[in-house]
Amino acid sequence: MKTVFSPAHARHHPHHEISDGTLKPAVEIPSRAEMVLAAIEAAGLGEILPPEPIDRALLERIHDPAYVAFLETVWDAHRAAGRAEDEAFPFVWPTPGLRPDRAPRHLDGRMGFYSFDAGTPLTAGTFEAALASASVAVTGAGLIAAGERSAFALCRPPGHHAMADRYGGYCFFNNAALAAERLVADGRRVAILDVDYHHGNGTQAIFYDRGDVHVVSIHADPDDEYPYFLGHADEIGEGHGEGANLNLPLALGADWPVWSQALEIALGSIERHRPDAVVVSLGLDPYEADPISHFRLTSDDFSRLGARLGRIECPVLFVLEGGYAVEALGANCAAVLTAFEGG
Ligand code: OKP
Ligand code: ZN
Repeated sequence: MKTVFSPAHARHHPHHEISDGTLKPAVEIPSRAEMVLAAIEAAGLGEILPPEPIDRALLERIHDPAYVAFLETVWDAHRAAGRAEDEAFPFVWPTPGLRPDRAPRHLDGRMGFYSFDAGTPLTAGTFEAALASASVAVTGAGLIAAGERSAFALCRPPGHHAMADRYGGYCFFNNAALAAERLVADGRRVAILDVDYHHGNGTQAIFYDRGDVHVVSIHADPDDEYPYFLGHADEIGEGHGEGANLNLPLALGADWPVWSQALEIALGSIERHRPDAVVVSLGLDPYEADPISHFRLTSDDFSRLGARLGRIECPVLFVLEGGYAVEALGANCAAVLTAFEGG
């Protein structure tokens, strides 16, 4: 299996995040991608390719051009405002009852307008890193379009929380959505299987009224876990997308017997939609030792997951999402991908 990777991910290097009610050390850090790359190389998974530059028109079919322009220019605005800090947090949002239709001029108003949480700092190279990450995903989709049976997009920062016009949950561009859109442009019916511990609220929102991309997610119950405000089982899609969104929320503490039952339901649903390509939003944070998550998958379970995904009948693109147990992250990711190839 070929891997697509860009070292430009390291230009996004937050030091802190706001979570658990306070300012904490950041967990979505450059060493994550380095650990995954090292494990992929050690496992001899296959060739490692750089991304091709992303087509701006494709980027702007998924993301609002004004949002893209905001991310592209926000750090200049940060500097122009005389801010010397090396990261920036939003703190005020146009929640219901306020005006969500006007992007203010002020930097703090704009950061709030284009985000949905305070857990996701911007840094000097965030735009370049996020654009590279999106390029990695779309290049991976291009490999599938060119006839590969599988590919791995080693994306960082992650993407599945990113909305059409808002960042959050460590995500800026929705890498999996962009990859899916690239495959739709190839004339394919696409399914996205999101196995990250957290609900992929951005992916769901982007495709909620579309029938050409079936979105299935296994995640911690949003009653108890981030992103809290989306990811319930009764969210089934709307309009053309009615019936094309499936959420499988699980109680905290889910282990392989529980989790793999949800996986079978997810794969059954995907099979019924008869996709020509599957994009797996591959979060490794269901891992038992993940520092911010509460599922109980073991490293062996990630091999079981990979072997099971290896039985999917159409091509599969893996897109890296979360996973914060940095020491085990590479091994767990390689376990999925090598078992996929072996099975
Ligand atoms: C991104 B991805 C938990 C704080 C949660 C945000 C988590 C974003 C996860 N106490 N902060 O889906 O792995
Ligand atoms: Zn996650």
